[in-house]
Amino acid sequence: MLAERLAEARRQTDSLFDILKAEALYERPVAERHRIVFYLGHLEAFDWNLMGDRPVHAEFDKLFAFGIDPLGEGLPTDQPRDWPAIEEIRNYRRTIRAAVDETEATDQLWNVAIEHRLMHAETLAYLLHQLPSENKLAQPQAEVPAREGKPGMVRVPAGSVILGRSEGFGWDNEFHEHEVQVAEFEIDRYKVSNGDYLKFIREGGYQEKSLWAEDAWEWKQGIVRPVFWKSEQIYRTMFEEIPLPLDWPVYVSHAEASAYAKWIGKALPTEVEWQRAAEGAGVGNAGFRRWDPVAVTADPGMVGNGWEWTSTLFKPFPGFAAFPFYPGYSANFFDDRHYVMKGGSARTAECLLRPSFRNWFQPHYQYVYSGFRCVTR
Ligand code: AVJ
Ligand code: FE
Repeated sequence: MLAERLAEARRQTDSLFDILKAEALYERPVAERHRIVFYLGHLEAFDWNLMGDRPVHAEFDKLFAFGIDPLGEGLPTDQPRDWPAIEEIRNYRRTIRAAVDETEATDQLWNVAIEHRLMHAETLAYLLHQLPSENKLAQPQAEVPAREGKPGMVRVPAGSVILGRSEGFGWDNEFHEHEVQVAEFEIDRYKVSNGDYLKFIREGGYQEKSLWAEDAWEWKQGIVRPVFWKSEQIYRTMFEEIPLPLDWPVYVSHAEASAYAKWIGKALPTEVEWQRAAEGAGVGNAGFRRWDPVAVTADPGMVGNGWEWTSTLFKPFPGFAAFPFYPGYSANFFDDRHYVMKGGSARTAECLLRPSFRNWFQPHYQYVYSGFRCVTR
């Protein structure tokens, strides 16, 4: 069962590399992240560092061990020639896969390997998204029927909400289950759309200093619109440029989401509020069926069609304990520089849509499939 799930996850990540034209593998689509070639070796190096009992290729095990989460230390300067040839990496992958398939790791380790790989299926999609279309082979995607909906806000009564989990597989940051009280609030029925956000831009939101946190203002010098927009008319999907879809969710950084919320006189939800509002809501556009979002009104629940930023800094739940075999997975990011994102996007694997799953990124990272909705209290 777990072996079959890992095989399926491998097919998923392999098919992502297959949409790339060969010459693009050494590109670095996002200046502060690794070149794509790193990810080609990373998934296997990770699996082997996790499950292996002997070095298979000590140099590669190390070279491909860690991604980058930049914290103002300057941009990486490595060159394509600093990386191994693709054939060498492919050989390494074959060797590791065969070795992993022979290991007798615990279910927990298999789950870590599977979910780590599936998370990278999404983080890799973010990177590939930023490559020019000429570098990619366009893929089909499921159609989604349009649905009418009236934007507005929904009242959520005061009450309690369960965060976290105490059973089954989850990452270290999901433990343990605990109950939290929430005061009454109202939350947007739908995610903020490109059309909503266009109004913010047209009314000078990017020029209004008082809407932006100090470091956000500094960060956004030169930035006048979401990175997914080529202009106020043209949107960049994974494979093409299309007229700005006004009814799709806007994908922005936490800093941009916060400025919009302030402009409209609302706020981002806390993680607890988000969780409370999402209780019992259905799952929408997720699980690799599409590459692109769908209209905010076409997507039923809060999970899917884009992650959502919360105003909550990523911190441990009470009683947190890191996995001894992967101490840095969450703990390296409890630094008051990462915000919790909830929900999921079109490129989020099914198994990661569970309510306890927590995602996080820095507030200035603009390349994620993450939008937001607002609350009033
Ligand atoms: C949980 C998505 C923020 O991609 O940076 C992958 C997951 N950690 N390899 C990330 C992760 C190590 C992580 N996120
Ligand atoms: Fe990783």
